[in-house]
Amino acid sequence: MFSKLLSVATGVLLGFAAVASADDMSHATKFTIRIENITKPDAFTASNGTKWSLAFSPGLAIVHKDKAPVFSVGKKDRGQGLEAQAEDGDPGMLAKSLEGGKGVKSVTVFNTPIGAKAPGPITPGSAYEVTISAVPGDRLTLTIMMGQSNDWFYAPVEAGIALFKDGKAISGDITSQMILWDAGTEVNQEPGIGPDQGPRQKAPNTGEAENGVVKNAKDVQYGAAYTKVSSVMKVTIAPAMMPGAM
Ligand SMILES: [Ca+2]
Ligand SMILES: [Ca+2]
Repeated sequence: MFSKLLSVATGVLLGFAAVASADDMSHATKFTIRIENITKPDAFTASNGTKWSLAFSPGLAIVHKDKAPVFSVGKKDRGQGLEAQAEDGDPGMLAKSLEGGKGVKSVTVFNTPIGAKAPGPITPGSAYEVTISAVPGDRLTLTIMMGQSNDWFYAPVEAGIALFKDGKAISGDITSQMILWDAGTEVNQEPGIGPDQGPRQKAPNTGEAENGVVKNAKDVQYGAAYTKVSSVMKVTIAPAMMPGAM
């Protein structure tokens, strides 16, 4: 009886040991994620005839285990920085509040377009690249502001994207996993001309408070026209080649 219990206990311990070694970041896979703005300048025309271009803000690449590190659909913004990300394109506060959090393994800010010397949004034709490390079981959440909105952001489903499938690193185009969300923090105006939107607001965090919940933008005013993410953005992921696999 005792020895049977002991063997069960040993099995449990070995199980934990296996998990711990899978978590050892020296065995981690490096992934490069590329986020490209595939729109053209002046691609959009507002109801008043104004032509406008779409840009995407700096954002975060979060590697996590926690099921919903940034937001929960149908719930109010948690007040941990998603608002500044979604309204002002500023991921700094969200990065700070997530770092070291439960289930969060790493938080990486991307803010400098490829070829640029200083942080800024990605305008039509430009791209960000960000590198992360992960082990099987890890998930990825990206957050990026839709620059011509009051509080819209691109991210996958709240649980993020599984970075491994059957133990194998994912690779290729993951744009179809990106969704446009409304953070529920600022009342929507018509994209491209709203006076309280990122490019035109007098100061960060300017605009009428919405007191709403995080929703798929397809379900909010003005949102339906912008929910086909693959028509404006291309997101790809490339795991680094394993040594000797050349
Ligand atoms: Ca809103
Ligand atoms: Ca605003």
